[in-house]
Amino acid sequence: MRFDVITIFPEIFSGVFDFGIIRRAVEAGLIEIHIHDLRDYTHDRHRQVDDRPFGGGAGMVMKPEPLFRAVEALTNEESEARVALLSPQGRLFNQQVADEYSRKRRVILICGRYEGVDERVVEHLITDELSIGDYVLSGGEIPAMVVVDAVTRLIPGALGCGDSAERESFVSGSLDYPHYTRPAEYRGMKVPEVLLSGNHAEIERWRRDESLKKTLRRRPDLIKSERVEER
Ligand code: 9WO
Repeated sequence: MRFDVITIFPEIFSGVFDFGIIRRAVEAGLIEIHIHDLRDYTHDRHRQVDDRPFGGGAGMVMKPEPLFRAVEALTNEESEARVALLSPQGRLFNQQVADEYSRKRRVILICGRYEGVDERVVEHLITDELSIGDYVLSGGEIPAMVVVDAVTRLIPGALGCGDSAERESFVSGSLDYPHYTRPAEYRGMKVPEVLLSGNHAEIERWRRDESLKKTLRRRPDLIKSERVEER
């Protein structure tokens, strides 16, 4: 899998992918991450990437030409690329979308800034508009990091033996169960007896129950949506 990120602030990404699972995935050759400065795709002396909005109003809009040039430079001949714009107007990026993306060969992530991008980019250049949640940020860079992280860990081989993708929240359609480690008692707070019992069938049942109880209490929508998909 190859990720290309198009941004006017490439420096934001320095260091973020240099740790843990993502770093290992890069080193193992499972993924490549390329960060591109949108200004490199301008042709004018001022390297201008934004302009005033037609119709007036405050703020600036990202010009179409540099974005079209950048994507076209990255996709020449390549067809199976997703071109995603990170924006609050997008489809909610959840575990299902992450899973879908993890099966692609190329993912191009466009980070918006200012008041947003020219609508012709939205209509004719991008294939997907993705939101990581219902809040306004100052740009799409942090959401792009979220997408790279969530997708990378789903690529076969990215998780070491120590990390289990099967067990994790959302993969199974429910929230994670509580975790405990030593000491067995800390300031009078005890670890549930069952976890110390060594009875693995009992432990598994307890974890499943706790997971289900927490999901019902906090995120009943997750359980409902799983039933809908089964039909
Ligand atoms: C600003 C705004 C102000 C009042 C009412 C609605 C509004 N929408 C926006 C807006 O979308 N600003 C964007 C800021 C322009 C493009 C980059 N920005 C951005 C991306 N903010 N938040 C995201 C984002 C991306 C993915 N998932 C969540 C948020």
